[in-house]
Amino acid sequence: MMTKKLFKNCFLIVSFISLSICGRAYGLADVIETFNDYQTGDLRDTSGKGTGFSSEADTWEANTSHYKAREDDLSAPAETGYALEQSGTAQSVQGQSTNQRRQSRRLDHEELVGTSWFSFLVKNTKSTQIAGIDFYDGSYYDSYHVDKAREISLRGTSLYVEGSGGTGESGIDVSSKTSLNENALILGKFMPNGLSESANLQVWVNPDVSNDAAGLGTPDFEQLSDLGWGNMDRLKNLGLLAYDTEGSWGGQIDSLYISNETSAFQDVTGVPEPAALTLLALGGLALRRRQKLRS
Ligand SMILES: [Ca+2]
Ligand SMILES: [Ca+2]
Repeated sequence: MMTKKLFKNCFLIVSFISLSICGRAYGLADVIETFNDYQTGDLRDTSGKGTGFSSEADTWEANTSHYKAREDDLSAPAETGYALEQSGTAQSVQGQSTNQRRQSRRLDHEELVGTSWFSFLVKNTKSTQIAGIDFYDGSYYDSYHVDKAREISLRGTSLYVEGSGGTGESGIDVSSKTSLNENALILGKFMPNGLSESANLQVWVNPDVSNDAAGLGTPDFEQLSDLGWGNMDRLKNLGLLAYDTEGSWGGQIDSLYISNETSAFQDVTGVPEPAALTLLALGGLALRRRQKLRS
């Protein structure tokens, strides 16, 4: 018969393995950008100065676009259940609109082939402010122009997705889910379907992520036929887009995660997979029941 101590040890071992599975997946997104270690102020031409923006392949390009690192973090609305936490000096980025430019980062090394999940936090304070990302498909060196190709952004309180199969210029009104001056979580699932077929996309604004991907509910934007992004087998050339159509600083962006791992949903939300949680819960219940029986 298993002693109480042995049972307890078994539970601890199972818990450890479960947590290890969660722990290994946690934070292993291919792209993790909290902007917390960057030098503050305007990052225009900051190549070689500070971290994050430089001429290195795995960093933002540090081109002539005006992007500044601000001294504050964005956080997701509590009701989303989003559980990724930022560490280090609180910072986010904000772009200037004058030339409607972007900051780009190549994704050569990440090899984001196949389905990818992504998430980012944004905040607009005016209806004319825009904050989001894009996936440029052309040359790295041309990439500082906002050509709005493959853009996914919050424009004021509207969700915008570029492409002939996108939302259209006016976007989708998501003012029932977010407001100006409030942080918003944008979550997306990109499905490229190989080089010979068109890309598909689902996007949610402030979804409840606590019940895994299956519990997200209806996407705010969904295009499961032709998105108009061309035939893609992966995401590449990630861009930061933040501008104001009236001509001052655009919206804020923070906590940008992208992953194509099997744990991608967890990687971009911080929410452990239900299987691991169930294992932990069952172990805990069994232990409690056993203790109760013995008491
Ligand atoms: Ca941050
Ligand atoms: Ca990967």
